[in-house]
Amino acid sequence: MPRTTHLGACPLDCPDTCTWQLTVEDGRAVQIRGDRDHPFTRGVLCGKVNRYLDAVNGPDRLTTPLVRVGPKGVGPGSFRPATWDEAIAWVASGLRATIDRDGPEGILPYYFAGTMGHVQGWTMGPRLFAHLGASRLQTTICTAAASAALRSIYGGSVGFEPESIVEARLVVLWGANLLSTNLHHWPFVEEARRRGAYVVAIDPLRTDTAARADEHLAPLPGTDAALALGLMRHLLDAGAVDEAWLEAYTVGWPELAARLARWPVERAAAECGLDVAVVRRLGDRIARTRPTAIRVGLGAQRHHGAGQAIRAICALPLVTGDFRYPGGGALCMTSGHHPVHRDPVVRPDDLPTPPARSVNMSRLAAVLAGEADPPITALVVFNTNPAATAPDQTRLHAGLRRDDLFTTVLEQRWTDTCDYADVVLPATMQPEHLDLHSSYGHHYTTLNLPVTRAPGEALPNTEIFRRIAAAMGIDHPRLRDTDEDLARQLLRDAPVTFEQLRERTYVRSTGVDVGSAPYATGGFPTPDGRARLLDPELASSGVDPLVGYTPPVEAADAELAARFPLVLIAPAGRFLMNSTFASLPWHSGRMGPPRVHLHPDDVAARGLTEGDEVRVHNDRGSFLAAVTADDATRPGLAFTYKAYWARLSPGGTNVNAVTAVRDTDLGGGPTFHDTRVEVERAR
Ligand SMILES: Nc1nc2c(c(=O)[nH]1)N[C@H]1C(S)=C(S)[C@@H](COP(=O)(O)OP(=O)(O)OC[C@H]3O[C@@H](n4cnc5c(=O)[nH]c(N)nc54)[C@H](O)[C@@H]3O)O[C@H]1N2
Ligand SMILES: Nc1nc2c(c(=O)[nH]1)N[C@H]1C(S)=C(S)[C@@H](COP(=O)(O)OP(=O)(O)OC[C@H]3O[C@@H](n4cnc5c(=O)[nH]c(N)nc54)[C@H](O)[C@@H]3O)O[C@H]1N2
Ligand code: SF4
Ligand SMILES: [Mo]
Repeated sequence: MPRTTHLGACPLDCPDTCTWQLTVEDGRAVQIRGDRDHPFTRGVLCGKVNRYLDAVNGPDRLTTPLVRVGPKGVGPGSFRPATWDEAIAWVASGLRATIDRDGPEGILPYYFAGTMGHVQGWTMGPRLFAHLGASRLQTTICTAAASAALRSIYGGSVGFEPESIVEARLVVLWGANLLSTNLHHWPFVEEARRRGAYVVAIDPLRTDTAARADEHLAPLPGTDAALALGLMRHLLDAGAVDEAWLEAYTVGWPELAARLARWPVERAAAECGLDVAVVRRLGDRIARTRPTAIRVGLGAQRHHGAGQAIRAICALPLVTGDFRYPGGGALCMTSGHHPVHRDPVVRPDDLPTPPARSVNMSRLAAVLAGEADPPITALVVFNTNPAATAPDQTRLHAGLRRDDLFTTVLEQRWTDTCDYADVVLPATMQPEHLDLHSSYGHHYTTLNLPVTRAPGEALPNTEIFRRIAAAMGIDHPRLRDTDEDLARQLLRDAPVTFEQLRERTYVRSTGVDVGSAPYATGGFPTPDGRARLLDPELASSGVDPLVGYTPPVEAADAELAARFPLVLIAPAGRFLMNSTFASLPWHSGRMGPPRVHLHPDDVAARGLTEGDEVRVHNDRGSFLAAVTADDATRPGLAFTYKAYWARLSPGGTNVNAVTAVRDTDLGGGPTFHDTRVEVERAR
């Protein structure tokens, strides 16, 4: 049988967007490896995606539509196979019933970045629902707070050029666990280090990345803005402020400088639970080291004070003038540099889209419990597994179980969310469909073409939505656009064509050169090109216009602390991608069973021993885990990894049974890491 090889894109929600090489035999992918020529990802895939074909070729792929014939919340036993025609007719009539009874806003499309592909993720589905006048989804679950903060301070999700980090003399990894979640940036950090850079990690946990840094600062969760304010005060006192650059390219420095009068290093250190000397030493190092690169992760923005945290961290390099130099400045996400724009594709000029209310996806548990009025009575879920990954899980599962809720789930394999569906529709995976990718960690646009046969009757999301539109009697050419049409529309403003991408797979497409300093002389994507330390527009949404500090909610709550003495955070696990892969033998074997990591003193204080099964609980709910004593954390701080499947977990819930529906100060994001719990032996 002839073997062929094809380049494609890893679709997962990861900043690296690797180019991979698939070997295909008889319509089936038989080997996967990284593309050696890619300038950023350089031939290596992460461990979990080296085993991606376990997911693609797995015996558990969904191969036929399924309709529910038994109770909700039970599992595949409640379903029977159906033909596509029958299943689509069922979905169309369910959506029509909601429109007729509750109006189109009774429909909520619920989607996220299970694939980051613009075509399968963010075009045909949202386009159909926009046309129907369904409730619009605010896609806040991941980066909403950071995006809003970056929009405020820099005018968009932009920052230093990632490959330029090799030029940095000081690298600060701030709430960023590169070895787990941004693997391909790490070799650039190592290169900087070979050239003499010093690497500091700022993370409440001693992660693998922190352990490999030259220095690790472990602030209390949710206190980063206080730390950044203290560091800026130290810079001011040390005379290390770049007044000329601030004057030329920012607004609000005089106001911020005045605020820093109230942020002596002692106050910042106390707020963060750090030694004053440690904060001062980092301040001194920043004061004398140009360029300093701050790689900002997303961990620090899963707290109530997220917006101010990201603004304050991103203010630091403005104060030092670090954007002057290649390898200087801050970088949280590169998304804002990319020339691929979805909004005009979701709402093209020639397709009517009535106004509709917005619904915040991070509030789904509350929305289904009655927060939405009129109520949501039809839910269409794709590219996400909210029954495992959204907060306040016990309440959410109750909402998903509602008899008056008609739920359609498009999926590749049976997940927690499928348990609550009325109709489950089998979807293709990346080797089987066309997609177009930008990246939130580098500057390349990548095209992915279908090169293998989908199993059974699985179809691309786009095709499923085209069929739903047709079954609803909507006859509009925009709802018949092919995947290639959609990709071309997405590239309309890009300096690269579909043909070029078909030829070359990936193209650097942002206009920012490798190793350059894009904001050396301002030019931020704000109306006047200046970065904003003060943003008067924020006042209208009740947010402090000046960079400052919003404390965490639960972590800082003394009354709650008496009952729930442990703060719990749940960062990314190395061998999973959110809940993706959590059902596969290799990946779940590498992760091991759900564990809650406590400082050894906290384990001893509870009379527990290593491996004991414990119940982690608060007023919202509980999950079961094995306790492990781990000095990677400090007393009072517990952690577990996010996104084990609830249905595969011992008590039928995971960590999100204890996380809250609560908005961040800015952007309406979730606060996964701002949670208090107690841990006790399970009985
Ligand atoms: N292997 C793997 N890779 C992934 C993912 C995955 O699940 N697994 N998820 C992907 C997704 S969806 C995303 S959004 C990104 C997320 O990538 P990251 O930005 O790395 O996000 P997290 O792992 O949530 O948090 C990063 C670090 O922040 C720390 N942290 C938590 N709270 C605070 C705080 O208050 N201050 C500071 N300074 N640090 C804090 C955590 O301990 C963690 O080590 O990764 C993507 N990549
Ligand atoms: N406690 C806690 N919870 C968290 C977080 C945390 O840090 N702590 N992190 C949050 C973050 S950052 C994020 S981004 C969310 C992510 O949470 P989710 O958005 O739920 O992401 P996944 O768990 O990866 O689920 C994606 C699903 O999409 C499916 N999928 C992938 N591609 C396709 C496709 O082409 N078609 C269809 N139909 N389906 C597809 C996959 O099979 C998978 O089941 O989780 C959040 N939840
Ligand atoms: S998950 Fe990230 S690091 Fe792993 S292959 Fe995909 S893009 Fe690369
Ligand atoms: Mo995310």
